[in-house]
Amino acid sequence: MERTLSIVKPDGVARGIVGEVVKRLEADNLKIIAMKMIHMTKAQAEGFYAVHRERPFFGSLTDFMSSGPAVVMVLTGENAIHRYRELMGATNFKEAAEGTIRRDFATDIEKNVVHGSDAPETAAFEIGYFFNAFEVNAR
Ligand code: 3AN
Repeated sequence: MERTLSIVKPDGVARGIVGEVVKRLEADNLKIIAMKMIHMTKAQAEGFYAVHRERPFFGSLTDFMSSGPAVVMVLTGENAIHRYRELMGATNFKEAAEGTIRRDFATDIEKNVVHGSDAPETAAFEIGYFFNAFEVNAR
């Protein structure tokens, strides 16, 4: 069993597609074991995306991620990291496969509706960034 962090980003929350994302991941048998709505400060968004701090889009990305509420979830399941990324689709929605969340709902390479961890080490960091042990319902 693997865990991954999912975020419905501020564009997804503003457009009312939280339910659609939840429906798709539950239909794929990914189980939600923690979930909450947050509104990151700019500094919190910078901490979350610290690996991208040298990228040209870092300022804009962290402005966007702190622009409104987002829904963060911990998902579990076999091969959950890869399976959730398959549901999300490619970073650039124009390259995302048919039927993926980003292909169906993203409007922009930056405002691309969802985030999902890309490896076990990043999943552990990202889950710990938003949730403490008591908030993750592993039993
Ligand atoms: P993914 O979320 O698909 O793992 P990453 O980790 O490469 O993609 O990028 C993190 C976030 O940075 C993306 N979800 C997107 O919001 C933003 N991003 C990535 N590439 C670009 C880009 N070329 N221009 C603007 N924003 C980008």
